[in-house]
Amino acid sequence: MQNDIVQDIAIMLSYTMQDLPDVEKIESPIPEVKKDDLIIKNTMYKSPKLRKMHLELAEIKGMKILHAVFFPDPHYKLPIFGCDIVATDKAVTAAIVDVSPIEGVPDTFYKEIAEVSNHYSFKGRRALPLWGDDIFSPYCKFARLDEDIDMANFYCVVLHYLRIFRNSVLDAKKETFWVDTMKRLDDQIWYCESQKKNDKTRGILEHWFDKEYADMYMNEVLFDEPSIKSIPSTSI
Ligand code: BLA
Repeated sequence: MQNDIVQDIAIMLSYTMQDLPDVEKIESPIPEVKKDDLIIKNTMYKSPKLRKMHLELAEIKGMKILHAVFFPDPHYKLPIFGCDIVATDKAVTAAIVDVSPIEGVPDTFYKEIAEVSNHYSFKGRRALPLWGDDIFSPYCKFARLDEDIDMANFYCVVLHYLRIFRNSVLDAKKETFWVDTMKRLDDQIWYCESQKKNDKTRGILEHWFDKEYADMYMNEVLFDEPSIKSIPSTSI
């Protein structure tokens, strides 16, 4: 069944989150939503180097959505890992994965990502919307997946990006220069602001709930903007 790609990638992401050193579960503002045929489950973790890892699975009448974002603690020179999959019974209409740029992420990181990226191209490649161009890296994969081979390739590219991201997390050292930490915080805020311009996510949330709930869900569950107070203090 084609839809299993959502399940398979969810398991991969879930294991990766929980396998990091000193990981702790955080209570999602909304752990679960059940409304008519709709079920949404939110799982969140944090670790000393990642301030919020979020995996969301939503299912309604043959449609499955996976949303995952791993936000670093801005004291570390780490990118944002993000993945989104929208699947119906017939096809995966949108599959996106990226490690999105943040101030100070070294060129060596993107060199490794570029090598992986070059091995994967998708027949159903889609163009990013403008808000996406503003935040995603040149190695962002965004495609419609019609055939099993596309699904397998997408699974592999997520696995490779995740492995490189995970290794960078394990290696990352805490930075003490607060000006750069502030820049990284700003980059994360910009990422969240840009993602909130996604009318497709907002549209479907408004369709499931109402405008007010969709706003709250975007602002407080999916893309809550970090503030200086929400990160542990710098050791200067
Ligand atoms: C697109 N996101 C979409 C679409 C839907 C959602 C219905 C349109 C699918 C299509 O065009 O085929 C819906 N996505 C959701 C919902 C949630 C969700 C309801 O995550 C959660 C409740 N979006 C993200 C993340 C990324 C992302 C983390 O949440 C990327 C890392 C990207 N989603 C993204 C992009 C599009 C999309 C780039 C295409 C938008 C467009 O074509 O305009």
